[in-house]
Amino acid sequence: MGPDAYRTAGLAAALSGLGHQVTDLGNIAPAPHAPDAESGAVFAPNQTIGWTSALAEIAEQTMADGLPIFLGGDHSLSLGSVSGVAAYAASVGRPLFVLWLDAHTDFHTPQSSDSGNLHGTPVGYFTGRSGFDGFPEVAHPVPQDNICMIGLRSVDSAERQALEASAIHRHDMRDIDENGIAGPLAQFLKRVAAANGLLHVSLDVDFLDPSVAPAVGTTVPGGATVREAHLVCEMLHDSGLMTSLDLVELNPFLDERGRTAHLMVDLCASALGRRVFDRPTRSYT
Ligand code: B3U
Ligand code: MN
Ligand code: MN
Repeated sequence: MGPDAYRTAGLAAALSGLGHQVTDLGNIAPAPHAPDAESGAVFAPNQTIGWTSALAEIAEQTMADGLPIFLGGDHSLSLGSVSGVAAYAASVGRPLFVLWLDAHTDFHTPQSSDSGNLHGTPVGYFTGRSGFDGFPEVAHPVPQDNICMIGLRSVDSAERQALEASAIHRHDMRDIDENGIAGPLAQFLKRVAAANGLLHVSLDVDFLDPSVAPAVGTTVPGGATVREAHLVCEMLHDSGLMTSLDLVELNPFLDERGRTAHLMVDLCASALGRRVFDRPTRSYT
């Protein structure tokens, strides 16, 4: 239901109003896959394999035409979107960077996951962790050092151990409370620019505080404010670095008169150039 909620909330009109040419490629379908067992330690692995293949293929293709925006759907969408974008980045000889805006790190493998929900595994997958048997091989893993996570406040112990042993850059909410959100982001954007990288941004609704974005299955209190989220998006636009975007975990069934969908549309518009006043363009080089 997520993509239709974004359509109803006027995503295409918001972006075309900013001067962008927008093409809605419609809903995509998973590649043919084996049926899933009714129960098991992991939820719907085969269906997720089908989605991962289909999304990776369309991600790689659409990168050549513009800036793809992947509308979910839960965060397992990013197994496909990011691995496909990574394949495109490799084909043009540029490094891929990923900005992960989320309450969670999503760094599990199917083996380490307590919940069995594959939405907790995309970062594990596209960084090349083992344990994704049956999934398409990740030909171009994203280097850990190229990933920056902001908004973290719910991390399982297995993820935390793996993350602490990794080179992934991570900023929990305490970090944001103490230092603000602009500093860590600007530092990361500088590194992307210096490397002439492509930048994929993955925006999970639960990055936001549930008081402003209730339409998500896994609410975690203490998230980003509306202004913090807009600032991130405005800085992304100023940087000119973002080359692809996921909008994930919107569950319109849980929304209140579409307010979460509208906020996500507004944030997407900020990331693509909406602003209150013009100001001198900031440089991140
Ligand atoms: N880490 C938990 C919770 C979670 C991760 N991502 C979301 N929820 N959306 C898990 O299920 O892996
Ligand atoms: Mn997530
Ligand atoms: Mn999350």
